[in-house]
Amino acid sequence: MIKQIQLIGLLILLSSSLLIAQQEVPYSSISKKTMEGFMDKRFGMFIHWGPVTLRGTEIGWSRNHGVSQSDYDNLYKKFDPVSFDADAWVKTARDAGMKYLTITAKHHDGFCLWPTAYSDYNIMNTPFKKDVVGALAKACKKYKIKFCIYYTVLDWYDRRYPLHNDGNTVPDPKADMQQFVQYMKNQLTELVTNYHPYMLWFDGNWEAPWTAAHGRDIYDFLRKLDPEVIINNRLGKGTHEVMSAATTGDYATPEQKVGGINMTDPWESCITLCTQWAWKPGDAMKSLQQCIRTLASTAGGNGNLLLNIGPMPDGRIEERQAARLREMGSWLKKYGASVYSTKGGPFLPDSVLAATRKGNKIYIHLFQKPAGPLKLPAVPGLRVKKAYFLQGDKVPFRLEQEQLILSLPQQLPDENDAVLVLEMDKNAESVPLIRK
Ligand code: FHN
Repeated sequence: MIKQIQLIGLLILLSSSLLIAQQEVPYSSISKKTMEGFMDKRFGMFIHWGPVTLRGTEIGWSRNHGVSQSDYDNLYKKFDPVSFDADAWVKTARDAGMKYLTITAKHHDGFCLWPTAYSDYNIMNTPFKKDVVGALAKACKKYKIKFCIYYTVLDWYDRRYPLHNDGNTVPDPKADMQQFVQYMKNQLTELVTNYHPYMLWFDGNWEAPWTAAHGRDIYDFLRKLDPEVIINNRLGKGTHEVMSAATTGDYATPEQKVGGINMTDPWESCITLCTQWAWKPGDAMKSLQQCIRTLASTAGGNGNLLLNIGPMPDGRIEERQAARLREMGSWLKKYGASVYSTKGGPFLPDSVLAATRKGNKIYIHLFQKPAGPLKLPAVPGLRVKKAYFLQGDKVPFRLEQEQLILSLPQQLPDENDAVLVLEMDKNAESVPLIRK
């Protein structure tokens, strides 16, 4: 009898620990190889675009907030971006050094940039009548840029979704979430089978009608459509910033800031080049220095940067934004080896510097020139063989009481980010993080 009780107790203990173990890790099933390939890319283009650009206000959020609902929901009848050129957009991304491109196929306003069979509120019912998603997918293939799709889970336009506006908290009794989720599945089937996206960028998971169970249902549904499509962490109900037990999705998505360094969980910061996600005339735009340091700090944290632009209502990318992206591309032509396919660290990023590494090379992204020499803690177990600027002269160095002391020239070779290389005697990729 006692034996039986002990056995039952053991079984309960085992099953509960299994249950806890199940909940301790994010809900994600994608190959390590695919995620490593994604993280090697380091830099992508985010594009927020739709009929709202005719008003120059924020996509989704300005509906009933600055733009009346009837005005907003009828803009599509006038949306005719005759200068839209998918090749030009994709070449702009390529020339910026971006390796993937993510388009808002459907944002919270419910408008669809592809000829969906499941909603009339789509690009084919505008004067433009062209499949924007399909054109971008084709152009990305042509220019070897990975094509990715943004898709919102909240939809303030579709009456089957219970909330019809930002700020609504009383669900519409005539709504039907089960029908809405089926609508989502129908559209996601169109998007995945017709355009084969490399990655799906979900958003809008914070409202009450969306549950963790919906997120897992959609994640499982997508896995059946494409076992290797990368899915961000905005299907679950957990925080965007980091991966947690509440996460459903393959990587974390900190927003409008550089994420915290993380050498185990993949992450990507999405940040606007200007201040608004969608086109805004005269919007303030980040400087080249801000853009480069944001990219270097993201890579220094072992993450990717998804940099957002908002094309104009006529379909062109504003020239000053395109010029900024070209400048980033020029910088990456010189210093890309210190960003692409690197790991973050081993020195923790801060306002003075960030560090990346690949093989036996540690890249120091120097943002501020110290008054005297640059002093860094010695890298445990490794020895510096050579030190030099990635594009220039040797850098004299010495080791003094566990401190690496590097003599810097009066003028750094690049005022935005002077990349210094420490060639080590061994592979530096698994060195533990070092606090300076
Ligand atoms: O509400 C959206 C916002 O419009 C934009 O799409 C960003 C991009 O990450 N996501 C949501 C805000 O977190």
